[in-house]
Amino acid sequence: MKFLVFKKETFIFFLAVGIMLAAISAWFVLKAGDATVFNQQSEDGIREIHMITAEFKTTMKNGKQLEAYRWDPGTISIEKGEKVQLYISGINGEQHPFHIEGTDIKGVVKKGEETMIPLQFNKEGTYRLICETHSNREHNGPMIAYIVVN
Ligand SMILES: [Cu+2]
Repeated sequence: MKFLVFKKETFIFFLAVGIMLAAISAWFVLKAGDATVFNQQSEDGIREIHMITAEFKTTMKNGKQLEAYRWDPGTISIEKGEKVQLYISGINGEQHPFHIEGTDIKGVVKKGEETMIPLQFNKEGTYRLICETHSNREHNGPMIAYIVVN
């Protein structure tokens, strides 16, 4: 009858290999998890950011209605020089004509439609995406989103 005899060193070697394999698989699992969270890449490698038009509404005790429109998310962050496609879906409100301060970008987001805005900023700063219909509190705003370029 044969016995398989391991030297202490051999055992430690296999233990070390086992731990390394476990660590490598754990790294891949975690990395795969990250990829699904941040996987907003379009086919040509341009990052996509999705935004909606949202409305908050409430009725006061005296029957008066209050409402406010917002871009959601209200702040997005992009890198200087990065190419981004900003998609805005019109959910609440019939239409939101907008412009981006400091640029010649303008357009309109309509209910039930998606507006795509290609973005690329070569200067750092905070650029305001302003809805011209809801630009301040008096007009059920301010419906302003901040594009932070780093
Ligand atoms: Cu608006």
